[in-house]
Amino acid sequence: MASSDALTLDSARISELPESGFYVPNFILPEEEQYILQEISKLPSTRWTVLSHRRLLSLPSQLTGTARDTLIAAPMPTFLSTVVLDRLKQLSLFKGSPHGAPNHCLVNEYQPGQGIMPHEDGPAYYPVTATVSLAAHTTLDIYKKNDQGEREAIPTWRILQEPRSLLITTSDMYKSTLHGIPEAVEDTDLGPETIVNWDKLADKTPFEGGVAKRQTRISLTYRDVLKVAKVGGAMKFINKR
Ligand SMILES: O=C(O)CCC(=O)C(=O)O
Repeated sequence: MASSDALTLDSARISELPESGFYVPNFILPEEEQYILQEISKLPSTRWTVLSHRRLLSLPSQLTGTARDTLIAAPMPTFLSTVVLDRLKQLSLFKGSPHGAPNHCLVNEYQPGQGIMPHEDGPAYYPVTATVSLAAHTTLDIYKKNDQGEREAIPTWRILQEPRSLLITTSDMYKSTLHGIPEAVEDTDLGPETIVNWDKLADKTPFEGGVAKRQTRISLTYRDVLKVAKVGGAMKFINKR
C-alpha cells in the first residue's frame, strides 16, 4: 500500500469472523519490509529470547511486575515506529487506547516447522492487536471457546497472512477467541473453502495449488500495554526480582 493511498478498514473486515478481524494486504512496501528486516538482523543474537518453537524480541522491553503486565516507559525503536506506527495512526485503531498508539511490539521469528500454541492476548493490553508479517506467509488458526470458556479442540477458522500484510483483531474477536500457528513445514488444504480471507489476498498464485511451503517468517505484533511505569517507579519491580 503506497503511503499516499487513503487507509481505511471498511473493505478489510473479514466478514466470516466474529467482530472484528481485519486483513490488509500489502500494508507495507517491499522496500519498507527489507528495511525493517535489515534492522532486526543487526540486533545481537543475545537480544533474542530463544524458545523451543520460535525466538522472540520484546521491544522496547519485556513486561515486568508480578503479573508481568507492566511496561517500563521507553520509546519504540525507530525501525518499528516509522512506517508501521505512522500508518497504523491513519487507521485510528488505537484512538481510544490509554496511550493513543501501540507502545510495545513483540517480534517473533518462526522457522519452517515452528509455530505458536493457541492462546489469548489477555488483559495486559488494550484489546486491539495489529500484526505485520515479514518475509513469508503463515496460517493462523482461530479457535472458539465452549460454554465453559475452554478452547474448542478444533479451530473454526483459518487466516492466511501474506508477507507485508496487516492483521488486526479487536472487540469480540480479541476477547472471545484464541489463536495459534500450527507447527508445519508446509500449509496444506489452502483455498476459498478453508481460508476466511481468501478473497482479500493480494496474490493467490503461490497458494492456488492448495499447498505452500513455509519459509522463515518474522511477525511484528503491536499492542498498547495498559500499565506503564516510569523508571523510578519501575525500580520496585526490578528490586523484587
Ligand atoms: O506471529 C504471529 O503472527 C502471532 C503472534 C502472536 O500470536 C502473539 O505474539 O501473541
